Amino acid sequence: MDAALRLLLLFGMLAGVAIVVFMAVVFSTWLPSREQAQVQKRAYAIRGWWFGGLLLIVFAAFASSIPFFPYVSATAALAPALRVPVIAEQYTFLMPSHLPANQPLIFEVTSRDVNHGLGIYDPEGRLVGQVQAMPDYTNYLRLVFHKPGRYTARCLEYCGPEHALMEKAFTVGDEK
Ligand SMILES: [Cu+2]
Repeated sequence: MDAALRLLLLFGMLAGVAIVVFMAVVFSTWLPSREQAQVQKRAYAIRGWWFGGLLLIVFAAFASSIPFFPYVSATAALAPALRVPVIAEQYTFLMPSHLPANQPLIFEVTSRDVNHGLGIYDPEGRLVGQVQAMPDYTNYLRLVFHKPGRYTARCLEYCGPEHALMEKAFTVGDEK
């Protein structure tokens, strides 16, 4: 069965359900009317069950999906890494000039003045990681450098007239 036909069938089925519901509502008006108080009691009971059921579904969805929430594992992975403070300012990055290779690093990135973007380029000039540097806020960037050599941090967000010149080199690994 091709997609268009399946879609038509699905639409037909949903339209059928809608028609049945509308007809049921129409036919229900033919019944003798009842007292408000009498109807209200039953409606409130249905509402209670409906609320309880929804609460149960929401709780089940939450409880079954929370173990797979990505932030938990990310936080756990943060533990053994070396923390590298980086402060961006017009127009440089204040950061260590030498970092170890093959070790998990967490760059703790903030800014002293305006918004900057920290982009880290490997010795071949390829971007290996980037995160925004914001004043009064710390962003975390987790990286492992497997290749020793000379890396460059460059600003990736326009931050003033000398933005294009904003970069800072650092070495990774045994090379000094
Ligand atoms: Cu900049």
